[in-house]
Amino acid sequence: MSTLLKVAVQKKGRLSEKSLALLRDCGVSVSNGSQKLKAVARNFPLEVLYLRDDDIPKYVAQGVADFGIVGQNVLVEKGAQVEMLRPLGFGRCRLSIAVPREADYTGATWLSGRRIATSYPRLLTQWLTEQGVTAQVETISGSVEIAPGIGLADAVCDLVSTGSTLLMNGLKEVARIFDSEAVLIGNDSLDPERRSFAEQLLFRMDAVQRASDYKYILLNAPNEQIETITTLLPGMKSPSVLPLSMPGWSSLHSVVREQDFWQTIADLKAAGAEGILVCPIEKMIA
Ligand code: PRT
Ligand code: ZN
Repeated sequence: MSTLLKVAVQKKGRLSEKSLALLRDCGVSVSNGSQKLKAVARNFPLEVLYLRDDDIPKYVAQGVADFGIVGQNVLVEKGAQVEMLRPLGFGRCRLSIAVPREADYTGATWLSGRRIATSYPRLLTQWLTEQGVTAQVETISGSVEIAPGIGLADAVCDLVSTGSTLLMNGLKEVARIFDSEAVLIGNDSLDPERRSFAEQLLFRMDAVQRASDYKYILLNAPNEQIETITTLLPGMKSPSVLPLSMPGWSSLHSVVREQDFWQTIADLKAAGAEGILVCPIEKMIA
């Protein structure tokens, strides 16, 4: 059996570039898949399989690939027996119900007895059941947004990110039924050697992910404010404090969470911090 770890990524589409970029940030470089079915990494025992996203859950479930990167929407729709290992923070979108702009939609019961076009029959049917609504689900594989315009359906259930596709087709979003992002999936049928490579890859992914959640921050502060500032900047353990050559002042170094970033900066300024520098972090090992 091959000792190469096999990772399935989307061959060509919205997730392709970011999936390969994530592997690259983990120190795994492969050529892109526009011409090939698979490629072996130059510097890690790993092979990338370039597939249609719809096929990725099945291949991972069957053990043809050990890992896969796919949208949660596809994963749940396919219902494959795989493990969801990590959310990856890209490819964010939502699956929503949209109806013609002029429709008098007041709630899910509006859909009762109507036809809804979608590429996600399983997710849609599940939502309709939860709402206690019976509707006719028309499964189509693409260009769902044109279905009401050509008389194929009264409503659609489709992925939305900016909303401009719906707008351009005279539709309005009326219910959000599923939130999605790209996820790493896997199966647990690895032999010990590949398991150890898999653990290394996950360790690297966590370091990359953590780094993107944080910024490195340096600032100057009067010594009497160090205690207050330390409570604002717990960092990984606690900030480093270095004396400045100017008496009574120190430089503090720490990390700050991206999501709290602007609030923390405001709090730091209020606590007397000056000369604040913020830098991106490339990798962060806990
Ligand atoms: O060929 P293959 O089967 O591999 O690709 P695909 O055409 O099925 O998938 P692709 O590349 O379009 O999308 C891959 C994954 O990206 C999806 O499964 C989602 O997890 C994720 N994603 C994120 C999106 C979008 N955003 C998105 N906006 N997938 C599709 N869209 C489409 C949507 O269907 C609609 O047509 O974009 C249009 C809406 O976009 P806005 O910005 O106008 O709202
Ligand atoms: Zn697809």
